[in-house]
Amino acid sequence: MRDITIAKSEFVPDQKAITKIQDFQDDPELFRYCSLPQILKYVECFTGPNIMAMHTMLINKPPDAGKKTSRHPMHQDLHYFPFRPADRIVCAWTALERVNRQNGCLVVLPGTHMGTLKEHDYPEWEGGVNKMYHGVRDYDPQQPRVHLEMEKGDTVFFHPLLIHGSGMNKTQGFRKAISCHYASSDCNYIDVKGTTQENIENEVKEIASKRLPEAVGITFQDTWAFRGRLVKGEKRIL
Ligand SMILES: O=C(O)CCC(=O)C(=O)O
Repeated sequence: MRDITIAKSEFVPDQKAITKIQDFQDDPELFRYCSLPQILKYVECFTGPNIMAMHTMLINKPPDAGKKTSRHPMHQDLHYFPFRPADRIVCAWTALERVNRQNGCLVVLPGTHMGTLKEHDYPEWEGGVNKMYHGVRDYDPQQPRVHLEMEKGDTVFFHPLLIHGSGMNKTQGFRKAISCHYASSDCNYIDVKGTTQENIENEVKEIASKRLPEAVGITFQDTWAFRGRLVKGEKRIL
Protein backbone atom coordinates (compact mmCIF):
# COMPACT_ATOMS: atom_id res chain seq x y z
CA MET A 1 0.00 0.00 0.00
CA ARG A 2 1.27 3.45 -0.86
CA ASP A 3 0.83 6.67 1.04
CA ILE A 4 -1.59 8.79 -1.00
CA THR A 5 0.48 12.01 -0.73
CA ILE A 6 3.91 10.48 -1.30
CA ALA A 7 2.80 8.23 -4.16
CA LYS A 8 1.62 11.34 -6.04
CA SER A 9 4.99 13.08 -5.69
CA GLU A 10 7.31 12.54 -8.64
CA PHE A 11 10.37 13.44 -6.53
CA VAL A 12 10.22 10.63 -4.00
CA PRO A 13 11.93 7.33 -4.89
CA ASP A 14 9.34 4.59 -5.22
CA GLN A 15 10.13 2.43 -2.18
CA LYS A 16 9.73 5.43 0.10
CA ALA A 17 6.05 5.57 -0.83
CA ILE A 18 5.44 2.11 0.65
CA THR A 19 3.34 2.50 3.77
CA LYS A 20 2.47 -1.14 4.26
CA ILE A 21 3.17 -4.59 2.94
CA GLN A 22 0.05 -6.65 3.52
CA ASP A 23 -0.48 -10.39 3.24
CA PHE A 24 3.04 -11.71 3.64
CA GLN A 25 1.75 -15.20 4.48
CA ASP A 26 3.77 -16.73 1.62
CA ASP A 27 7.06 -15.10 2.63
CA PRO A 28 8.78 -17.64 4.92
CA GLU A 29 11.02 -15.10 6.66
CA LEU A 30 8.31 -12.56 7.49
CA PHE A 31 5.78 -15.27 8.28
CA ARG A 32 8.16 -16.66 10.94
CA TYR A 33 6.83 -13.79 13.11
CA CYS A 34 3.33 -15.34 13.07
CA SER A 35 4.59 -18.67 14.41
CA LEU A 36 6.82 -17.36 17.21
CA PRO A 37 6.05 -19.33 20.41
CA GLN A 38 6.55 -16.13 22.43
CA ILE A 39 3.60 -14.60 20.52
CA LEU A 40 1.40 -17.71 20.24
CA LYS A 41 1.59 -18.28 23.99
CA TYR A 42 -0.56 -15.15 24.46
CA VAL A 43 -2.63 -15.52 21.29
CA GLU A 44 -3.84 -18.92 22.46
CA CYS A 45 -5.46 -17.29 25.52
CA PHE A 46 -7.87 -15.60 23.08
CA THR A 47 -8.20 -18.09 20.23
CA GLY A 48 -7.84 -21.43 22.00
CA PRO A 49 -5.62 -24.18 20.52
CA ASN A 50 -6.61 -24.00 16.82
CA ILE A 51 -4.92 -20.86 15.53
CA MET A 52 -5.15 -19.29 12.07
CA ALA A 53 -3.05 -16.30 11.00
CA MET A 54 -5.64 -14.36 8.99
CA HIS A 55 -4.08 -10.99 8.23
CA THR A 56 -0.43 -10.00 8.15
CA MET A 57 1.10 -6.54 7.85
CA LEU A 58 4.54 -4.95 7.84
CA ILE A 59 3.82 -1.31 8.53
CA ASN A 60 6.29 1.34 7.43
CA LYS A 61 4.69 4.62 8.46
CA PRO A 62 6.53 7.23 6.38
CA PRO A 63 7.59 10.70 7.50
CA ASP A 64 4.48 12.82 6.96
CA ALA A 65 4.65 14.66 3.65
CA GLY A 66 2.80 17.68 5.06
CA LYS A 67 -0.82 16.60 4.47
CA LYS A 68 -1.24 14.50 7.64
CA THR A 69 -1.88 11.41 5.51
CA SER A 70 0.50 9.35 7.66
CA ARG A 71 -2.24 9.24 10.32
CA HIS A 72 -4.39 6.14 10.64
CA PRO A 73 -8.00 7.02 11.53
CA MET A 74 -9.58 5.55 14.66
CA HIS A 75 -11.21 2.25 13.73
CA GLN A 76 -12.18 -1.24 14.86
CA ASP A 77 -10.46 -4.07 13.01
CA LEU A 78 -13.63 -6.18 13.14
CA HIS A 79 -15.06 -3.86 10.46
CA TYR A 80 -12.76 -5.67 7.97
CA PHE A 81 -13.52 -9.23 9.10
CA PRO A 82 -16.49 -11.36 7.94
CA PHE A 83 -15.88 -13.97 10.65
CA ARG A 84 -16.95 -14.37 14.26
CA PRO A 85 -17.03 -14.60 17.21
CA ALA A 86 -15.05 -11.42 17.87
CA ASP A 87 -13.78 -12.74 21.20
CA ARG A 88 -11.83 -15.47 19.33
CA ILE A 89 -9.88 -12.93 17.26
CA VAL A 90 -6.81 -11.03 18.44
CA CYS A 91 -4.19 -8.75 16.96
CA ALA A 92 -0.50 -8.92 17.88
CA TRP A 93 1.35 -5.70 16.98
CA THR A 94 5.11 -5.55 17.58
CA ALA A 95 7.24 -2.42 17.46
CA LEU A 96 10.34 -2.90 15.29
CA GLU A 97 11.91 0.21 16.81
CA ARG A 98 11.05 2.67 19.54
CA VAL A 99 7.59 4.11 18.84
CA ASN A 100 6.35 7.25 20.52
CA ARG A 101 4.06 10.20 19.93
CA GLN A 102 6.63 11.82 17.65
CA ASN A 103 6.74 8.99 15.11
CA GLY A 104 3.05 8.06 15.36
CA CYS A 105 2.53 5.34 17.96
CA LEU A 106 -0.76 3.49 18.36
CA VAL A 107 -3.56 5.35 20.14
CA VAL A 108 -6.35 3.39 21.82
CA LEU A 109 -9.68 4.15 23.50
CA PRO A 110 -9.62 1.87 26.57
CA GLY A 111 -12.73 -0.21 27.23
CA THR A 112 -14.20 0.15 23.73
CA HIS A 113 -13.63 -3.58 23.10
CA MET A 114 -16.68 -4.16 25.31
CA GLY A 115 -18.89 -2.16 22.94
CA THR A 116 -20.37 -2.96 19.56
CA LEU A 117 -19.14 -2.67 15.98
CA LYS A 118 -19.65 0.90 14.80
CA GLU A 119 -20.32 2.34 11.38
CA HIS A 120 -17.09 3.11 9.46
CA ASP A 121 -16.35 5.26 6.43
CA TYR A 122 -13.55 7.37 4.93
CA PRO A 123 -12.93 10.35 7.23
CA GLU A 124 -13.30 13.76 5.62
CA TRP A 125 -9.67 14.80 5.98
CA GLU A 126 -8.54 17.88 4.09
CA GLY A 127 -5.29 16.28 2.86
CA GLY A 128 -6.98 13.03 1.79
CA VAL A 129 -6.84 9.59 3.31
CA ASN A 130 -5.14 6.35 2.32
CA LYS A 131 -7.04 3.62 0.49
CA MET A 132 -9.08 1.35 2.79
CA TYR A 133 -8.32 3.51 5.85
CA HIS A 134 -11.89 3.66 7.11
CA GLY A 135 -12.58 5.34 10.44
CA VAL A 136 -15.38 5.17 13.02
CA ARG A 137 -18.04 7.55 11.74
CA ASP A 138 -19.28 9.14 14.97
CA TYR A 139 -15.85 9.20 16.61
CA ASP A 140 -15.74 11.64 19.52
CA PRO A 141 -12.22 13.14 19.76
CA GLN A 142 -12.90 14.10 23.40
CA GLN A 143 -13.03 10.45 24.55
CA PRO A 144 -10.11 9.52 26.86
CA ARG A 145 -7.27 7.96 24.87
CA VAL A 146 -4.00 6.26 25.67
CA HIS A 147 -0.86 6.57 23.56
CA LEU A 148 1.03 3.27 23.45
CA GLU A 149 4.67 4.26 23.58
CA MET A 150 6.70 1.09 23.08
CA GLU A 151 10.29 -0.11 22.89
CA LYS A 152 11.68 -2.16 20.01
CA GLY A 153 10.31 -5.72 20.35
CA ASP A 154 7.45 -4.78 22.67
CA THR A 155 4.17 -6.39 21.61
CA VAL A 156 0.61 -5.35 22.31
CA PHE A 157 -2.33 -7.77 21.93
CA PHE A 158 -5.75 -6.29 21.34
CA HIS A 159 -9.38 -7.20 20.70
CA PRO A 160 -10.89 -6.49 17.24
CA LEU A 161 -13.52 -4.15 18.71
CA LEU A 162 -10.96 -1.92 20.42
CA ILE A 163 -11.09 1.52 18.80
CA HIS A 164 -7.54 2.44 17.83
CA GLY A 165 -5.51 4.31 15.25
CA SER A 166 -2.13 6.00 15.01
CA GLY A 167 -0.81 9.53 14.84
CA MET A 168 1.15 11.48 12.29
CA ASN A 169 4.83 10.63 11.86
CA LYS A 170 6.54 13.96 12.60
CA THR A 171 10.08 12.51 12.32
CA GLN A 172 12.25 11.91 9.26
CA GLY A 173 12.42 8.15 9.86
CA PHE A 174 10.03 5.38 8.80
CA ARG A 175 8.17 4.02 11.86
CA LYS A 176 8.19 0.24 11.49
CA ALA A 177 5.98 -2.41 13.07
CA ILE A 178 4.88 -5.95 12.23
CA SER A 179 1.50 -7.39 13.03
CA CYS A 180 -0.77 -10.38 12.62
CA HIS A 181 -4.46 -10.89 13.24
CA TYR A 182 -5.16 -14.35 14.53
CA ALA A 183 -8.49 -16.15 14.78
CA SER A 184 -9.60 -19.51 16.08
CA SER A 185 -10.07 -21.95 13.19
CA ASP A 186 -13.42 -22.69 14.89
CA CYS A 187 -14.69 -19.22 13.90
CA ASN A 188 -17.24 -19.13 11.12
CA TYR A 189 -17.80 -16.83 8.18
CA ILE A 190 -20.82 -14.53 8.32
CA ASP A 191 -22.84 -12.77 5.66
CA VAL A 192 -22.34 -9.01 6.07
CA LYS A 193 -25.04 -7.93 3.62
CA GLY A 194 -27.34 -5.36 5.18
CA THR A 195 -24.81 -4.60 7.97
CA THR A 196 -22.39 -1.73 8.53
CA GLN A 197 -19.68 -3.89 6.90
CA GLU A 198 -21.31 -3.84 3.48
CA ASN A 199 -19.24 -0.82 2.36
CA ILE A 200 -15.92 -2.57 3.02
CA GLU A 201 -17.23 -5.79 1.45
CA ASN A 202 -18.00 -3.91 -1.76
CA GLU A 203 -14.63 -2.15 -1.77
CA VAL A 204 -12.68 -5.38 -1.18
CA LYS A 205 -14.62 -7.21 -3.91
CA GLU A 206 -13.94 -4.38 -6.35
CA ILE A 207 -10.19 -4.45 -5.63
CA ALA A 208 -10.11 -8.28 -5.82
CA SER A 209 -11.87 -8.35 -9.18
CA LYS A 210 -9.48 -5.72 -10.58
CA ARG A 211 -6.41 -7.64 -9.38
CA LEU A 212 -7.76 -11.07 -10.31
CA PRO A 213 -10.08 -10.54 -13.29
CA GLU A 214 -10.26 -14.32 -13.78
CA ALA A 215 -11.72 -14.82 -10.27
CA VAL A 216 -15.30 -14.16 -11.33
CA GLY A 217 -17.77 -14.07 -8.44
CA ILE A 218 -15.07 -13.86 -5.73
CA THR A 219 -16.66 -13.13 -2.35
CA PHE A 220 -15.47 -11.08 0.64
CA GLN A 221 -15.21 -14.37 2.57
CA ASP A 222 -13.10 -15.94 -0.24
CA THR A 223 -10.53 -13.14 0.06
CA TRP A 224 -10.01 -14.16 3.71
CA ALA A 225 -10.13 -17.94 3.17
CA PHE A 226 -7.44 -17.51 0.51
CA ARG A 227 -5.07 -15.67 2.89
CA GLY A 228 -5.60 -17.52 6.18
CA ARG A 229 -2.85 -19.96 7.28
CA LEU A 230 -2.93 -22.47 10.12
CA VAL A 231 -0.14 -21.80 12.63
CA LYS A 232 -1.06 -24.23 15.41
CA GLY A 233 -3.61 -26.99 16.10
CA GLU A 234 -6.19 -28.16 13.56
CA LYS A 235 -7.80 -26.44 10.61
CA ARG A 236 -11.57 -26.58 11.11
CA ILE A 237 -14.05 -24.04 9.72
CA LEU A 238 -12.09 -20.90 8.73
O1 LIG B 1 0.45 0.69 12.76
C1 LIG B 1 -0.37 1.58 12.65
O2 LIG B 1 -0.05 2.74 12.46
C2 LIG B 1 -1.86 1.28 12.75
C3 LIG B 1 -2.17 0.01 12.11
C4 LIG B 1 -3.61 -0.36 12.20
O3 LIG B 1 -4.30 -0.02 13.12
C5 LIG B 1 -4.20 -1.14 11.13
O4 LIG B 1 -3.58 -1.31 10.08
O5 LIG B 1 -5.35 -1.60 11.31
